[in-house]
Amino acid sequence: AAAVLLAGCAASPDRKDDPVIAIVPAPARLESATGTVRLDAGTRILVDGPGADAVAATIAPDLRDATGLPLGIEPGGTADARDGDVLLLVTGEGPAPDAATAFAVDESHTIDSADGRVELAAASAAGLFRATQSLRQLLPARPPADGAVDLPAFHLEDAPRFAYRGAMLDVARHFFTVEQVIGYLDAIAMLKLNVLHLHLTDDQGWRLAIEGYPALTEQGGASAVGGDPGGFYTQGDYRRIVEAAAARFITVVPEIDLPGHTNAALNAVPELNPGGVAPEPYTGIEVGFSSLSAAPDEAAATDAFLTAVLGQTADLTPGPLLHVGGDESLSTPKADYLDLVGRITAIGAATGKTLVGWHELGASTELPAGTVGQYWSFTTPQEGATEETLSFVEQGGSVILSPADVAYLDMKYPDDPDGPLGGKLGLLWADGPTTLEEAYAWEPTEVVPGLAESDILGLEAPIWTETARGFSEVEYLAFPRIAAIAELAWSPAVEGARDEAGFHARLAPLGAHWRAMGIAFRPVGGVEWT
Ligand code: TNX
Repeated sequence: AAAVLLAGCAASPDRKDDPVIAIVPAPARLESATGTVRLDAGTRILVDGPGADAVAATIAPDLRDATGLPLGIEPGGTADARDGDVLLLVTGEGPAPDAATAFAVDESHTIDSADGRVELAAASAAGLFRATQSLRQLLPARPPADGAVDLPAFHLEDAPRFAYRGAMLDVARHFFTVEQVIGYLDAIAMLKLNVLHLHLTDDQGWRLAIEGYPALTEQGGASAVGGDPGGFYTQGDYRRIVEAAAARFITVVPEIDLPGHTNAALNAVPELNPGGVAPEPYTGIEVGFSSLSAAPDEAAATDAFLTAVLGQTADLTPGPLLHVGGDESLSTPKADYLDLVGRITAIGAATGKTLVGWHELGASTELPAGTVGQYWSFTTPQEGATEETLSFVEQGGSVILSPADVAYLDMKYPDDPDGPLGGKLGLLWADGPTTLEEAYAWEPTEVVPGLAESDILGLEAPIWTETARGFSEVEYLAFPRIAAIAELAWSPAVEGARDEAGFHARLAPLGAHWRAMGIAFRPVGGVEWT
């Protein structure tokens, strides 16, 4: 009788016999309860509210794969539910928000696993989708043999700390297919990331087709680091990525890196160069040698190029942000850099997008309103980085933090001689190898002096792909460290040190999920991977 009275009642989070309710990123509030909810062949997915059906359509295949259950989708709310049903409820009024611009919407949600059913509820479809990603983690990685899944009883309330929670993929140094990018989208969605920043252009390759400039992709897209095969996205390919992202309430932020990191463009479009003399293709991994020209002779060609490239990229992108690079223009004289940044940002802002730039762009004091800076110095800022970063805030913008010594997923793991490519995978320049613990043990408000919590739009984990020749190498570098960045970006701030042991315990069951998803993660020590 005592057990019956307790069921679904007060929290008893430390009960030894409670199943572990392991979710990454850690939810803001989680109360376990006694009892379980059984999903079986009779379980339906009931949908109610604007956009709930679209969320169900995206998530149902994953839930069916995990449970082996048919999980038919039907309209209906709490009053229609039977035992074993999963309810997906959007409680907000009005039209479904635009899925492609989800990073600015209310993502708060609740999950109640109690009274025989599992109810996920949110004010917006985006919030509901985030809730489904917690549910996904609590389901088995593969269907159980007996055709039933028992979920623990619990109550969860969750909402993100930061609006922008990003992953960047460099498809310029090595090219990755639409299917591989969609696989990455699915994996980062599970960690409640909501932005995919695509680094589309660099010295070694130009990856997005631009009408009027066929050589950009036919020639500029043919190369990659080390002479590996190149490739590019047609505008239709790019749209497929944007649609797959939107289905997961992920905003795509395209980056055209300017005015440096432009060798592939300079190679393909001779009129961008002084005297019309184009450089050779580049397949090495040095940075800082290429630049658009600021000379009057090239101004018309350069502005026409910027107008076509930034205009078409913006038109293809439903999200509000357009990244114009701005980093490591080491061969561009300062005056030329400021002149070019002025023209790039004017043409970029004319597309109607809010611009994003690496923190060096903050050297300009004439940035368009709201321009967002992306910080990539270390957790202790190096020379000049603080001033350049604060410049965005002084000009009315905000900041995305990607401290390279903790958030750059392309840094090596320590002690990895037997890793992919004979230990040659990954770089070391950002203060040596990066452990999972280092990726987890930093506090966003403590990086840039003078940068307040409210100035931080969010966090992003970039992966540069100089050394990643195939997609399994991207996965190996990204997982599990990306989970640490996702948790810092989503979960509430903590006083003092983070609970590393708790993080490891919650991470462990993701191993089985990643394996089932075919993700070649590195099973780092200290986690009892399932
Ligand atoms: C620095 S970080 C770069 C990239 C490299 C990366 C390698 C930044 C804005 N620029 O061009 O790929 O280091 O880790």
